[in-house]
Amino acid sequence: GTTIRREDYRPFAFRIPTVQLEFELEADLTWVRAQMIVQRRMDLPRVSDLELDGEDLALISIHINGDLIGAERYTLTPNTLKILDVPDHAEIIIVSTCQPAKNTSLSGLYVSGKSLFTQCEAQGFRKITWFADRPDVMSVYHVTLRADRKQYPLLLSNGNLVLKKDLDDQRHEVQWHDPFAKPSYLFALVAGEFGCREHQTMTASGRKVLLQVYSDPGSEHQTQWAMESLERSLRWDEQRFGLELDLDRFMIVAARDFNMGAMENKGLNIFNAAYVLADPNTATDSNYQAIEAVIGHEYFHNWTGNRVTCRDWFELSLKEGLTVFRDQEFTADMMAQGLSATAAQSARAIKRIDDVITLRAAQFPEDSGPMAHPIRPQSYQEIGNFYTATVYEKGAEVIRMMHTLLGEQAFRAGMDEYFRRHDGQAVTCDDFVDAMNWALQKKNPTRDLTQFKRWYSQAGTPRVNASLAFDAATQCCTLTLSQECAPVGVEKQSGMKKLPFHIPITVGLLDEKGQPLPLALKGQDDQPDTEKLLELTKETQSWTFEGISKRPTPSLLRNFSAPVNLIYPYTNEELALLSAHDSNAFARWEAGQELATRQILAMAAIWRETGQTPAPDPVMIDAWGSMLKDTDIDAGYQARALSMPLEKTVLERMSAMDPVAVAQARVSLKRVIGQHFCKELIATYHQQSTPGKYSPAPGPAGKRALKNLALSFLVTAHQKEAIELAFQQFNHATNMTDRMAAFTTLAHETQGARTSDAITQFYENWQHDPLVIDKWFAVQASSPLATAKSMTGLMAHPAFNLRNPNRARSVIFQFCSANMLGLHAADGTGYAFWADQVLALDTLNPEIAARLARAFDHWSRFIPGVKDRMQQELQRVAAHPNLSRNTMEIVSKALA
Ligand code: HT7
Ligand code: ZN
Repeated sequence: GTTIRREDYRPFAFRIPTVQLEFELEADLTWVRAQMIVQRRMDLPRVSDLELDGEDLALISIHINGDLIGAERYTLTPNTLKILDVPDHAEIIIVSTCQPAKNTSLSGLYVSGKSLFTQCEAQGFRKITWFADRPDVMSVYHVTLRADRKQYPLLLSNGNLVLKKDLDDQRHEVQWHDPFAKPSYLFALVAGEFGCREHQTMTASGRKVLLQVYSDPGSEHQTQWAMESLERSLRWDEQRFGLELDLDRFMIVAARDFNMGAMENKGLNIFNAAYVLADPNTATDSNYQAIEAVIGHEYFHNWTGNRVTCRDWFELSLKEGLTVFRDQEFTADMMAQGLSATAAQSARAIKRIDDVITLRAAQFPEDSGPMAHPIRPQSYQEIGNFYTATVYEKGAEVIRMMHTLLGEQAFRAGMDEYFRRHDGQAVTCDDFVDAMNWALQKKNPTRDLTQFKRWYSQAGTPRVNASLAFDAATQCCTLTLSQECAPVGVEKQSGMKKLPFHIPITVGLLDEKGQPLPLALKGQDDQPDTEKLLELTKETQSWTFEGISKRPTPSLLRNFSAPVNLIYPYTNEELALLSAHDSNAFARWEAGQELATRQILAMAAIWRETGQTPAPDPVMIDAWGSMLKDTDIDAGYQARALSMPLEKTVLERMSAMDPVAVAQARVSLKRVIGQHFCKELIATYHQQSTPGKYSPAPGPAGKRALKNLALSFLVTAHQKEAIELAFQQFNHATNMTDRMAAFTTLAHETQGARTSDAITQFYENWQHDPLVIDKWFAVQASSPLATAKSMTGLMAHPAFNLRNPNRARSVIFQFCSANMLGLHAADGTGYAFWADQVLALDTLNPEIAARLARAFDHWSRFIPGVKDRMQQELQRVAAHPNLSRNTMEIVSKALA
């Protein structure tokens, strides 16, 4: 495929200050008239032809300054329209048609249910009309929509409503005007029949704004949480960043068919219905939290993305990393709201833990595989493949490190400066760091972020090795940190020499009782704190602390202050001490997880040799016992601390990955804990009841998480009483969190008539709600009992539909990415299933197919036998004729 390189960026030779779009909307054939003012940029080398992007369009006519032009004045290829020799100033009108009902890619203008939706990021606008479909061309849009009144009673586009009128032939017309210049990827339209929830509110400066949430008729009762989340997002951006909503109305529309989570189109956000609709009976606590986070995320894009946008798609992390950081902080602030200082610290730690789990499960593997790239990639074949955990989640970590280095106040000053300099512009990640650097230097002129910028150009997860030397004679303790980061992904081929990163590492030292020690840096500290932010900028650096009488236990990388793998030769006893006593709640969790990870790795190694799993170290069992019995800690925190590490995170620590051994060892450890603490777990289960009206707030949600974790340990331990409890909970649950928890543990851990009845009953009760049926499919596809054969059966169910991404995700993706035993079945049928599904999806929806293809990124790191079979299936996919550019990029990089 063709590779697009960052260094080849050239500004567009023309400005397009205004665009007037007219649509005659019909599912089979939509007619589009685009009228634009085009001005040659005199500040750039002269280019005579205007080259526009287009895909799957039929051209009807082109007018320049009122004159119809003939075929000699333009050249047309499948993806470009070149208008030759255009005047310096021109009004160009292009009339074309497209076919929404035939568009299964869900990019451009497409049909979902009976409605029409658009998705233009990254390059979908070119499927609607020919245009300079790139983020640095910004225009003011005026949009006229015409359609059948009955079929499409609601016609929405960006900005403010200008006019509404009825036309002949049962048609009507609506006009919209968005006063803010925007790139084409932020254009949106929606046509169809919807229910609407409305709310009038006021911005901080006293402007009245109308908030609207649209969803399928009859689902309005499920949009209250979304509306409340939207209002909380408005308030939070005003308070934390001084940023107000800039339009008179802000609309959210829920779509059943959507490739990602949601889209921040100016004033008209389009959402996957999964991130809008919730009621206690259909949505779990995690669904509620995800809805609040995604609504926040898209709303925050209005400033970080829309008002200031990206110069080109290499700069994607400029808006995504920053906006993920903002949504993470929003959730943390919402969780800590109204709590005492200690309770707030634990609430923030919970959010940090959840984010680090995601980062380690999705981004760390990406950073060590064939798709590894810096948060600002150097090249791509298909931009749709670069909406990655690296650009989003690692991008947010990089912003978070700047926040740690600058402190809240200077970070805010940097944000203010960024908007002061760049409002209304399409800019780069360097521009953002420069604004932060300005704020840092205002605070301390000797500091600067030049070295820090390497996080934008170098890929890979740095490894930081720590060692501690203690000298009893001088009562000094020296901590030495050294960093390394081998070339990964494309870096390997380019022979790139990597340079040290600027890594903030927050540390503490504990005495033998687990009490914090003052950290007096030799000759520097008069009033030492018990925590220090160290900045590792060289390959190796040491810090010496004085006045320490015994060898301490270090607490390293508190709050996960940098996205690195920190290695220290802890003993299990030291980890247990940290897990029980560290004053930093994140580090306490981390120590417990490290204990469990080591245990699983050790058990997996022995299982491979002998087919048996040994008894775990009593130190680990005791640590779990102490955490379980500690009733002073927050239940949500306790649930995270007692959880087993994810299989994926453990696998990542193996030099030769053995998925079956890891899955077996993990479940054995869980079973041992369940059996060992049977009494305590049953007590915990009963103590954590949440009577009364359902609330998704962190308090009751935490209790449910702990109760359901206890249940799952007990069921895994085959505890008879617990299996009975699970059936009761399944039958009598008053909310979906408890129902799903019981259903999952039963479907995954038990077999027999009662279990299959539960599966049938769940379907019968919820068949009217697609989002609940997604859950029903997902539970079955991720069951350790599922096989490629049973998956084929599941996909024959009348409710299965490959064209609906949520359904494909809940069935195929669950099996291929969340079911180690099913995918890696010894007969290889799981691998063949993966390849068949990649190919089937590829003809319908290449973006989704390419995401599925990534499930095999790590084939070469698996144990012999496993990897050979995975490679064969990858080769089968790669050899398939007419593979999309999206999937081709993924499989060819995997096989390179
Ligand atoms: N900015 C949005 C990205 C997005 C997207 C990208 C490619 C294909 C389909 C898509 N739908 C939405 C989502 C976000 O980060 O807010
Ligand atoms: Zn985003």
